[in-house]
Amino acid sequence: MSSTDPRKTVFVTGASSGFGAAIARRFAADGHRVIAAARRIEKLDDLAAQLGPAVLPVALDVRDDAAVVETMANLPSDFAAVDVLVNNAGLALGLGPAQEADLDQWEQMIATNCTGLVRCTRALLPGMVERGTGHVVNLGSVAGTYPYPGGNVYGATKAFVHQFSLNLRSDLHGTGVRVTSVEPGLCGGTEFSVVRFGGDQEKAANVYDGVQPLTPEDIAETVHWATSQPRHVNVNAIELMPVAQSFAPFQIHRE
Ligand code: NDP
Ligand code: 8X3
Repeated sequence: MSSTDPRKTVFVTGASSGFGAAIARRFAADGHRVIAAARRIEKLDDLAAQLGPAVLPVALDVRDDAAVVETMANLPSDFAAVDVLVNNAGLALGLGPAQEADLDQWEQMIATNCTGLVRCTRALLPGMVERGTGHVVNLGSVAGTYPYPGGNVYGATKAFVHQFSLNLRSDLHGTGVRVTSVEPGLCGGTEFSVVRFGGDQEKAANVYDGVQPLTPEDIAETVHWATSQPRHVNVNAIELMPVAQSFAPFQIHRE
């Protein structure tokens, strides 16, 4: 945010669906400029058509290093000074045991959830530090703190997101740039489970059967709240779950 313009410029990765689209809507509703990035440009174009010219759709695969550098370096002047980066693009693939997992799926999760996230961050941090203001919001997960069967690499990528967020705070000490890790539990109304189960709509729907999960709007409100605090406040991490979700006992294998 410049000293004369109260509007923020918000860069949201994974804005074609779920949390990212809801986050783009939430910031646009307040009159902020939003760069909405994802691979499916047609979905971003639809979002921009609904939300107006303050939303800039950008085709970006966060796994593509050259594209990340090129995109961040060539933002139109109105959108170039990014105040808030929301590293939301991410995915889980599969829910099977590690000993049966598909290595390509593991690599895709690491490339998107970890490498893509750090590349986007690295590309925008120097500008934020130079301007003495900025906020990086990373989408972690309860899966990064609590293990569950089949969570293996997905949970590990989210543990990475949590620790990277805290370590960023150390490096950014004294710069005025803030960092927040948002770590939700079960959330419906997104493509997350359809993607996890390779397009199996029925299996995905069963995850939310008879449950009132979190909604993408809950997450958007959380991101908006964390980034709307006074400049002396840094929200380090927020963990949230639906009331319907809690913790299970440890498993004991008996002979
Ligand atoms: P969705 O599947 O609905 O959205 C994921 C978004 O990420 C899509 O917009 C997708 O767009 C984008 N994306 C995926 N891969 C890439 C890529 N390589 N480059 C750019 N964009 C990419 O899921 P959610 O909204 O539920 O998830 C958003 C984030 O929240 C993820 O990081 C997820 O791990 C996390 N999360 C989700 C929870 C849930 O229960 N739903 C709970 C906790 C955390 P496109 O395909 O167009 O590229
Ligand atoms: C998504 C939440 O519990 O499905 O990160 O892993 S969970």
